Amino acid sequence: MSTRRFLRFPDGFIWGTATSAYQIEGAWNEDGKGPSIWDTFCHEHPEKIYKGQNGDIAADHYHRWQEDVGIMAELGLKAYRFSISWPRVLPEGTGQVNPKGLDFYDRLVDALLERGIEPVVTLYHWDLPQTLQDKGGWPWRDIVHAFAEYARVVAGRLGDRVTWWITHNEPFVMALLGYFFGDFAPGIQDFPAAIRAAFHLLLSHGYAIQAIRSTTSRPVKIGITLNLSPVHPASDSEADRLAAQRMDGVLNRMFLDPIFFGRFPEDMKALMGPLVPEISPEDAQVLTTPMDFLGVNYYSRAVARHDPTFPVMELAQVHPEGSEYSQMWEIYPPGIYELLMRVWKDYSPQLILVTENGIPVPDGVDFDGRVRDERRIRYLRDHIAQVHRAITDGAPIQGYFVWSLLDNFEWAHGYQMRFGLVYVDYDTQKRIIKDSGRWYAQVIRENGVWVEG
Ligand code: IFM
Repeated sequence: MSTRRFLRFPDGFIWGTATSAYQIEGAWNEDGKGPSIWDTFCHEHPEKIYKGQNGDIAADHYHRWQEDVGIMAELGLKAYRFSISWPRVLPEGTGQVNPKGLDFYDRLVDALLERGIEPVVTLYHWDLPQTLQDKGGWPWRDIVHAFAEYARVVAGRLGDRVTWWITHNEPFVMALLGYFFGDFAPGIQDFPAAIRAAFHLLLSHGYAIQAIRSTTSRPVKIGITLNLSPVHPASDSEADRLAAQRMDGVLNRMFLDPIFFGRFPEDMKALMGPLVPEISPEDAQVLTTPMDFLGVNYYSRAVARHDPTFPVMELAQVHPEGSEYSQMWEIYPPGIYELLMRVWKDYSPQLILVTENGIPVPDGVDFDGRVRDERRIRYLRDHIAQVHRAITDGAPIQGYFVWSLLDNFEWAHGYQMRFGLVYVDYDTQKRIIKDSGRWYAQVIRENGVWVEG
């Protein structure tokens, strides 16, 4: 006989969803917005994106934001994490502010607050103003000051109402996929540049915290969001164990150590030699500017196999037989528990928010207009249960955000991947709340999940 248990979350737990500007807004050249590196990348390199698609229109959120806020209210969201498009606010990256760009986010914040939904603002989710890429992009040191200026401008306008701020989303992806693999904008393939980009992203995070704090007078909570994964060796062999350690270094510790300890990991310095930037005492202070929370994005674990053809970074990911997979990754719910406990024990962040978790499923609309996305419900339930386990074991987790509110532009995968709790028909821009959206609304109402057994 199967029994059901209810896992109740602490009072005040923040249930939210997340999106990012380029993935949903569209309106790529409206109301004074400048081009971003993603506009350029998609337009100039359609061969790098599924079916040559782009974010020119995306989910048309720039025009449909009121309807979208209505949907959020219907779901009962406690919080909504979205990103600001830097070139919408500062079309040249620095200098002249575009008032219409700021107005858009201003109205959005007001509408959210009117519905009792807490805005969680991400300053940077990969859409760098093209003008700044033309000056050198993230590998160029002075960009850190441009980012601080941008943070000041946004905080100057929204800081009287926004409590939660995230400086960067997934600097690993920006640095490595953008400047080393070249699969993402700006499409550069230069490993030393990628490492410099990573360093400057983290440094600019510290400067941005200082900029926000000096601009806002009310109490704010500022953090950064990292994409992290536990890394498991593919076998018991010593070679695979060491490979997993190296992959953990590149994926996790290269981003965690600088902001918590003001240094790059010793084993990474030994591995990459002079490619790893020297951190001066002044830079170490900026990097470790105190923050209020760590944002963790979790989708899957990584499994590493030693491969001598990768001399610097261990990239030989394997996909274990017998596991369950989504369109993009292995489904591995215990990984989020392992990760949250590890981050808490090794780095002691004051607070943790799970700022993204979700699954791409090839959803379709059934005969009666419903989207029955059972697999997404199962994925979310199993991961939320593991988050509950981490809270029970003491980890200071205060919120959980589903990626994503809406189906949207999944970067190089285009519109092929659907992550939303809300289905978007891209021909008509009609929105349909999926079964997972209705299920999540119940989780929020009850402040917990039902699990079997
Ligand atoms: O869509 C992305 C998002 O932009 C950043 N985190 C991972 C998501 C799914 O791939």
